[in-house]
Formats: sequence, C-alpha cells, structure tokens
Amino acid sequence: MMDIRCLGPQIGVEVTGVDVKALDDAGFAPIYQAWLDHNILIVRDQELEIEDFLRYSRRFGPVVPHPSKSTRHPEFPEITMLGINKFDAGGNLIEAIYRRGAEGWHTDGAYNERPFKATQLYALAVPSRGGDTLFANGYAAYDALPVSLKQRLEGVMGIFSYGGCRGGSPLLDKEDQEWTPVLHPIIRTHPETGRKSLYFDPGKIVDIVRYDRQESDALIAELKTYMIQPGAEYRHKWRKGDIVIWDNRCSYHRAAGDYPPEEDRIHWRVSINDYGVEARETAE
Ligand SMILES: O=C(O)CCC(=O)C(=O)O
Ligand SMILES: [Fe+2]
Repeated sequence: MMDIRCLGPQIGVEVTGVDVKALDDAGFAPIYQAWLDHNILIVRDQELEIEDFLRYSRRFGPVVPHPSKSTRHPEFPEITMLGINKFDAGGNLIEAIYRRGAEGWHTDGAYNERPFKATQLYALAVPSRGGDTLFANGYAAYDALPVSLKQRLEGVMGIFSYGGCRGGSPLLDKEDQEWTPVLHPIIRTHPETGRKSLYFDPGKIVDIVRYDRQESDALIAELKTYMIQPGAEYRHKWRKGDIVIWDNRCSYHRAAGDYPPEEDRIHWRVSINDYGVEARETAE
C-alpha cells in the first residue's frame, strides 16, 4: 500500500510502499501533487535500471542533458553521474566531483534561460557516514521578507551565469566556459502552485538589473540572510534505492560533502524541464 508522509516542517514528503516501475497515471497523480505541495519528494526502496529511472523521471517533464558534458553517462547523455571518477590518474581527489553541489545553497539551472523545473537523483551507493543533502523552502524565504523588501523586489531582475561572480567552472568543457548571462525575476511566482518564492542563487547571481555595483552587492548580501528559514529545512540521509526530486522553482539545496572520500557515494541524476525543443537547444 502506498503511504505518503510529511518529513520536515514546511518541506519534504516521503512515499513508501510503491514501485515506480509499475505506476499508472492514477497512481502517479498523488505523488506529483505531494511533490508540488512539499517541494521535495522522496521515494524509498526502488530497484531501477537506467531506462526505468528515465521513464519515471519523464513523468515530471522532459529530461534534458546537463551542460557539464564531462560527467554525462557515456550512453545516456540525459544521465549525469555523481561521484564517479573522483580520483585523477595520480590518485588525487578531484574536488569538483567530490564536492559537487557542496559549495553552498543553490538552485539548479539558474544560469539557463529557462531554469530546470526539477532535479532528480537515484542513489546507487551510499557512504557509511556523511553525504547528506540539505534542502530549504523558497516560499518560506519569500514569506520571511519584510513587507518593504517584498515591495522593493517586485519586478526586480537578477542576472545569473554558470560561474556566477567567480567566472568559469571546472566541470564545464573549455568551449562551454563562456556563458551568456540570463535574467530572472527575484520574486518568482510558481507556474503550478501560484505561490511566490525568493528565487535566488548566491553562487550564480552576478548582478541585479538597474542597480549599481554597490547597491547590487548590498541587496545580494541581504537576500542571502533570508534564504534559509530554520523552520523550513529538511536534511536527507540517503539510503541505497532512494529517489529524491526537488523543485528548483521554490527550493534551495546543497550537498553536505563530508563523507569519507575513499567510500563510494554514487547517484544517477537528471535535469527536468518543461520547455519546448527550441528553448532546450539554446540551453544545452
Ligand atoms: O549530491 C548531492 O547531494 C546534491 C548535488 C547537487 O547539488 C545537484 O545534484 O544538483
Ligand atoms: Fe544542485
């Protein structure tokens, strides 16, 4: 019997007693709704092949390849491999792989003209300790803003790029390093729930439209202080066979990045979007 249970305060929901391979549309509908209601959805105890994972992921929207080509699965470009090839030929830990997603709170794809709707991970190997993923609710961040700041932010656009203020990224191929910055409203109305969230990624935001450098830096620093509301966080402790999907339109996340590097922590990862083929091509 399928069971759907809330996890953290204001964020996170867990589904048990289901095999996602066998779900029909009627079985999927409450799962999708629970995800919209709780931003992060965990399905436990799944045994999946890559095709199963892709098929289930496509129920949430088109699955698109991630711009980091170096970490794509060789046969399935839509699959990003997390935690694979962590060591170079000399046996040194490659930090960009080991610490992927651990640099700070973020939302995936803010550098895209149409940011990823969702990101979904499937756990193949879990370390004996550490390696959690932390989540926080972007609606709660918006709700926590003082009224004066909410008013000031209406219609304000942020400028985002792959490398943010720091420039390039070690995971991108050389020819992909030059990323044209894109604009997104800082206050984002979710297209499906109609709720407002603070759309913000401190690592990817470069500037704010029509603000001078000093004002922009000050606003970015101020927004950072509202992102993570203690009453709206969830920390996921991975079990092998977990599927976790997060809504990038209304949540932030970061990897703890603190597991023993000699142990395996391996996930298949997909980026899910809901735009048409044209926009997808410009984003790739
Ligand atoms: O590995 C994780 O826990 C999350 C990494 C991350 O930020 C991502 O996959 O987008
Ligand atoms: Fe991420």
